[in-house]
Amino acid sequence: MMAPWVETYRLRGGDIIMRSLCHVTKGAKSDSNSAAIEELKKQIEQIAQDLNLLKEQEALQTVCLKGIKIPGKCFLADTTKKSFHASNDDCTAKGGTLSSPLSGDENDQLYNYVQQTVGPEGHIWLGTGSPIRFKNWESEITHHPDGGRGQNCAILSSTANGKWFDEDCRGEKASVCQFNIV
Ligand SMILES: [Ca+2]
Repeated sequence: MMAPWVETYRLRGGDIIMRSLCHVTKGAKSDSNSAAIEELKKQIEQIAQDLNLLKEQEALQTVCLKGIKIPGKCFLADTTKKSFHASNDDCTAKGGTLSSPLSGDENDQLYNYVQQTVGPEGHIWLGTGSPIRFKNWESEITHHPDGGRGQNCAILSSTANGKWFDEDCRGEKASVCQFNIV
């Protein structure tokens, strides 16, 4: 028969080991928990990114459905006549830029769209993309740009077959917002 103090010692020893084991287990558990939490955080961030992308795509689809789609971009008309800066601000707020055709083909498509939406005699502000890769100034009847410092904004005119004129930026015109499709 063992002496009572030995038993007590064993119990105490066992108790200490048990406690240590519990501590180790708890430590391991919280480590794996925090790893799982990190993993979940990453997944949530990914989902949030995907959701934003979907929202952007949906917004773009809405724009394209309301307006017209041409290769690489959508056009959406704003028939409210505003100054260049107000038109530019409103378009930027929608996530777009004022339309700036980059080729004769794009200019024709924009011109046709302006005729259908703003009207057969409609004018729209053009975006000021720099450097201007494509120009379509009216130069047969007038010699545009002809405004010097007083006319720093460009319009596309339906009455002149989509030709461009420079005008005073404070004038009020309709506009077309363009959205690039990636
Ligand atoms: Ca002019």
